[in-house]
Amino acid sequence: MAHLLSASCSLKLSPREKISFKHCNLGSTKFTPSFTLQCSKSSFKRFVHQGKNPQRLNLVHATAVPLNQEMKAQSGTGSLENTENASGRRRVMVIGGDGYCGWATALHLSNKNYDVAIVDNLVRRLFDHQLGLDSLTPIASIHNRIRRWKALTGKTIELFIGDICDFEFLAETFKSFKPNAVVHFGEQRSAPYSMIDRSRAVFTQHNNVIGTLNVLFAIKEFGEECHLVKLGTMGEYGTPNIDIEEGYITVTHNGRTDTLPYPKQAGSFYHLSKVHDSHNIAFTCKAWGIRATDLNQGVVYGVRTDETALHEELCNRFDYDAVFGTVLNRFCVQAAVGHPLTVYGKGGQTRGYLDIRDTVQCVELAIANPAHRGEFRVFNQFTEQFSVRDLAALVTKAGEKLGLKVETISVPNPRVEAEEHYYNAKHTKLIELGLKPHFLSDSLLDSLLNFAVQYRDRVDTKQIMPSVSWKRIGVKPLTVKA
Ligand code: NAD
Ligand code: USQ
Repeated sequence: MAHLLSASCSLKLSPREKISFKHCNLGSTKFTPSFTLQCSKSSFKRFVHQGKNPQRLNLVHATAVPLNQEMKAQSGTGSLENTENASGRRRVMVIGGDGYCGWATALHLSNKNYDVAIVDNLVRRLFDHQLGLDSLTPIASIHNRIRRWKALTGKTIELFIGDICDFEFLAETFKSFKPNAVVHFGEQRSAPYSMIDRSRAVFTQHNNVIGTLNVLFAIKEFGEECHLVKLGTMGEYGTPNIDIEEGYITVTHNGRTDTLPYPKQAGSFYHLSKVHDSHNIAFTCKAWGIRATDLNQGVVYGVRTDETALHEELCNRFDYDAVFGTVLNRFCVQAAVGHPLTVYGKGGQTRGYLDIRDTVQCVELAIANPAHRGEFRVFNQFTEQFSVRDLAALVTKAGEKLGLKVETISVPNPRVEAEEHYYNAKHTKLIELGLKPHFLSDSLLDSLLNFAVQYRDRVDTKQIMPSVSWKRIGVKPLTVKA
């Protein structure tokens, strides 16, 4: 990461970000933004918002000592009890809880009376600074978000700021929080980001694969009953010319039959990192008896959930730029500012999609119905399939109803992907567990478009056209054009 910063960009922090850090009560520790990324390497810093005094953040320092020593001192066995807390509530660690899906999920689970801890190194906010991007919606600092949640609901969310690639940090958080379940959203999740240059490709695979491997080791070592709910992606499967099953396919070959992991044909270094994760998780389920659910999620759209709508300081991020923005969210913002909808290539690219309100529901269902010891369970997490062309047509119709003039252009495809293909992916397992989908409807599109219109003054139209090419990726560290 240090290499990325020094080689390819200068880090400029906005005044807003500086202010939010300054307001933390950090005792004698000098806290600079770069500390956030580096602190967990050398010494462990734990920031806990425990909420006796909601106006103030409590800082607990715990200098890391060799793990074996500390484990002996604490438990004598090296294994944590997988128990509920004194109040009988189950404890869920949300890794990546400051991000788009993670923040909505952390609030939802807290609202449902789970004891929640967010673990995040805030690197997603750093990517924005690196690349000169910003969320459409203004987002409060993680400290202010949690403080506001406490003030509104009386519910505490614990906060651990650090990098899960730093095992010492992760081990401390496990031993301190003792989760019954870990929901792991904490990865670099943009396909275009992973295709900018060699250093971003390497960062993505290192961050995602090593982070997940560390989570698996932490569960084995400190909480072997703990259920891992891992965010995978539908993109692991690619676009095969046969139906996509949920994780496994039964094949008969030369007269013999077996049920095997469904073949993976990922389309970017990011999507490949998810394939590597899935293999590592499957192996540790077999070898160590880990219980895991891989949620192969489709493309998420929307912004409001019941909890994030409660107050502007709880508002979720909403990315519309060509690196982090996902396609339907981007189309709504493009329509709101009068930019033609950017269909890449022929527009027949078909994917599974879901409303962010269903992301939080699916994760809750997975936690409430845990996998068995040694089980590697795979759910395809989406509710409907659309082609990019279908989405452009739906946004055009909804925009016209609101009096917006919406045009579509075909942009030369910056990616390497099939532009017309068969796509039929199964997605029944979450429905069987009780998922009640929010389908993409006219009223949802109206409200998303209205939301985009409300914030359109914040749109930087220079960030809309794609500038990352799958074919031009090279070893030279690139500064993405502002
Ligand atoms: P996001 O970038 O908004 O959030 C990810 C969060 O993880 C960020 O807050 C980031 O700071 C944190 N993080 C990253 N690396 C970390 C590390 N090493 N240690 C600690 N924290 C770290 O992404 P999102 O859109 O919320 O996606 C969350 C997960 O869901 C990802 O794994 C992604 O692959 C998956 N997913 C997302 C979508 C989508 O459309 N957004 C679709 C399918 C799957
Ligand atoms: N696309 C356009 N125009 C745009 C943006 C995208 O035509 O302006 C096309 C892309 O070429 C692609 C499709 O829309 O064919 C989806 O692209 P996307 O950027 O919305 O989604 P993707 O890159 O696949 O990644 C997103 C999330 C990722 C998640 C994935 C789920 O960023 O974290 O894993 O969706 S899935 O697509 O099922 O793999």
